[in-house]
Amino acid sequence: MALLDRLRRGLARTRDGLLGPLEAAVRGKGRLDREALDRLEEILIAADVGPDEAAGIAAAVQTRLGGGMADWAAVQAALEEALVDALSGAERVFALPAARPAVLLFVGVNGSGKTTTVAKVAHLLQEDGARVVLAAADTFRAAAIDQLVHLGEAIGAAVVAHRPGADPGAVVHDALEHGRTRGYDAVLVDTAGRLQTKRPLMEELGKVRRVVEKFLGRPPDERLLVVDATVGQNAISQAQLFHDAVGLTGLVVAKLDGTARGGAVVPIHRALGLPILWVGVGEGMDEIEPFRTKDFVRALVRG
Ligand SMILES: Nc1nc2c(ncn2[C@@H]2O[C@H](COP(=O)(O)OP(=O)(O)OP(=O)(O)O)[C@@H](O)[C@H]2O)c(=O)[nH]1
Ligand SMILES: [Mg+2]
Repeated sequence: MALLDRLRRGLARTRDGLLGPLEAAVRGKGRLDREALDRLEEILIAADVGPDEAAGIAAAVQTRLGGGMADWAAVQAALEEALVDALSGAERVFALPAARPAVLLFVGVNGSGKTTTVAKVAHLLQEDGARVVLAAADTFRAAAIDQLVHLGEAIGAAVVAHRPGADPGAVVHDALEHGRTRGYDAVLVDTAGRLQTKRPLMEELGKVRRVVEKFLGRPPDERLLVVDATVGQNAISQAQLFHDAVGLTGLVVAKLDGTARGGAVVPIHRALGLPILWVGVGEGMDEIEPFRTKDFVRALVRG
């Protein structure tokens, strides 16, 4: 399936919730009047764009249209431009860093989509010809290790895993050694998401970062926060803790297919000032896309 098709299908719930009612209002009157503009703001808030951003985007749409008669196509075009502006700086094209092995650390709260995303990104890198190792550094539950081992088998990637309860730092050390001695291109590290455990999570993540620094002489090349789009803006408050622990370099927004709150990518990006590297639009291993602002906004606004 073509990239845009997958994105369109994935964003259908957000789009339908966002634009159906507005289209009806604009078509009915032939213009974006005050009432329709208020409607636009409400719709953006309902899509979880956030009140401040929603007001700014609605005002930008009004400015672009100049207050005169507007057909639906003109409203769509103005909304598209305003959303692209609101997401300026959100796009960063990912390329594997030159150093080998490159290390990608994935963090995020319980259930956000980390393990699935690790495997999806590994699969993407493999499709580009890279050889990757997955590190099962969520040692908190046996099921978490099994999940990564199974996904590794499914995509044909090596997995380094220890027993449940083992030290995550030791798993990462092993994976790095494996990666270096066997000439792998990248090590992708899956981590735990539980906030209430005997071992404080943030300390554990900080330690994993230090293990990489000690071994390679540099921190993990990417420290990526996986956020669950269905949680919407609540993801922002969690993000700061992870930022403090590992120094985030980017975001992956998972589960965009399962929500009408896909607009949350706007405030999430803006609050954290971090680029969005990929979006997840399904559970399958190929249901991930690099984040491209224009494609994303077009799929959202036009379908
Ligand atoms: N629909 C949909 N489901 C997803 C996506 N990404 C992950 N999931 C599902 O979300 C659930 C949780 O995903 P995991 O990858 O296990 O999340 P996690 O962050 O590793 O969870 P913990 O290890 O328990 O912290 C699983 O059922 C995944 O299949 C996505 O982009 N779309
Ligand atoms: Mg997991």
